[in-house]
Amino acid sequence: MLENLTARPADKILALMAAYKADPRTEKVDLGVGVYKDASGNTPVMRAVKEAERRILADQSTKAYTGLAGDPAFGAAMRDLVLGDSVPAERIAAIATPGGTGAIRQALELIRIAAPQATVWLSNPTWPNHPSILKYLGMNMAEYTYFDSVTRDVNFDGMLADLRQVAKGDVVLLHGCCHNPTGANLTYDQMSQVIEILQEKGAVPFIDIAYQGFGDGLDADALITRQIARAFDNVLIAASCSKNFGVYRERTGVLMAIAKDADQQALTQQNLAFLNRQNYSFPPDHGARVVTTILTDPGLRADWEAELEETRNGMLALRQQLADELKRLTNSDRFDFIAQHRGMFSRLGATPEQVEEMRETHGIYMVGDSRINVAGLNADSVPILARAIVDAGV
Ligand code: PLP
Ligand code: TYF
Repeated sequence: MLENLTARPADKILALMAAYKADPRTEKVDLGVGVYKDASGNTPVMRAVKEAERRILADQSTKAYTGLAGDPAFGAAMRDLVLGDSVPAERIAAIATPGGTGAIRQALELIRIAAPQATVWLSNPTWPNHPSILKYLGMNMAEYTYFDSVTRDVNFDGMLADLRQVAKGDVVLLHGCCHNPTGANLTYDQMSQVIEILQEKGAVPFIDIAYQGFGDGLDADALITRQIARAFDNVLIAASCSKNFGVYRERTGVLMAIAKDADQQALTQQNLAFLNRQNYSFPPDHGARVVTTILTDPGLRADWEAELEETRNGMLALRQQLADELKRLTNSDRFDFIAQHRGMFSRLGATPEQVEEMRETHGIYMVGDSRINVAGLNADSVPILARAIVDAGV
């Protein structure tokens, strides 16, 4: 049997992680995989997470199964965090999933059941796992223009032109905030125009929000998601807790499906639970319980929000430092986009050859499309990166 297997393409981001580890140089800089790192290069367990885990360890009286949708308290807490009061709770179906990726996978499977012919539209570029999972599931996909490689901002006219080709019932995947891999995001007003087109076409929005709190703040980063939630009968939302709670390996995420009314919500909830059962039965609980504990305890929540703000402001300061350094070295403002971008990532707009040169000459590891993880920098490595960018002729 196993002789029938064929080799699979490696995940380029994860392969880069391995290449970085194998590099014997001590002066190397890891700007690859999207994991937050502090100035010493560590990915700490957040204070509130440690405390929540301590409480769970002390107080948890059973490890019996929860429910197919996970603990309903987790669904409710995440609903409030992501959607606020934009949509009545009775319209929202939710399941806990293994990470944001699990939520994306379940969302796509739900689409495959409910609208097997629908085309799922992805931004060009997007997180590589989006097309990879879609392809694996055998679903129809298409791309819409997103990034302008000259301005390093959103090519908004191109995006609108492509979205005008969307057919009734198609699904359009949008990043809720902090676009991965570019760092370029739509404004609220631009999103209003996108919403108008999608409504006119009868499309269904699907929002992937994996970095809430990493851009402009917890509520600011959810604005576009809430704006869309208010505007459509049906919306799918895959939210990840990996980054904003720093619980990457616990695999904590939620899929929310906004239904037209309470009856449709009940049917949707039942189908989501069914999908969990088909794939893994009960979703993982520990990370979800940590998140619920934090979000529902005012003290823990305040501490978590404070640490998240430190994280966010640290990344913003690194962006500003890099943009300033490049302004000084190039005597131009063409790298100002780095300070405008939001989230963990910026796409620099370097060629694959330039990316390679920066790796070989300076030991700087970024993804081949010239995406940098800003959190991989610190005050000392920013000038090294700026010098490498200039030397490579970016
Ligand atoms: N969506 C995007 C755009 C991401 O960058 C990530 C990355 O981690 C995820 C979803 C899912 O993350 P996880 O499955 O680790 O929660
Ligand atoms: O884009 C990133 O770097 C993060 C982490 O298969 C990640 O989203 C990368 C690849 C992958 C899973 C997560």
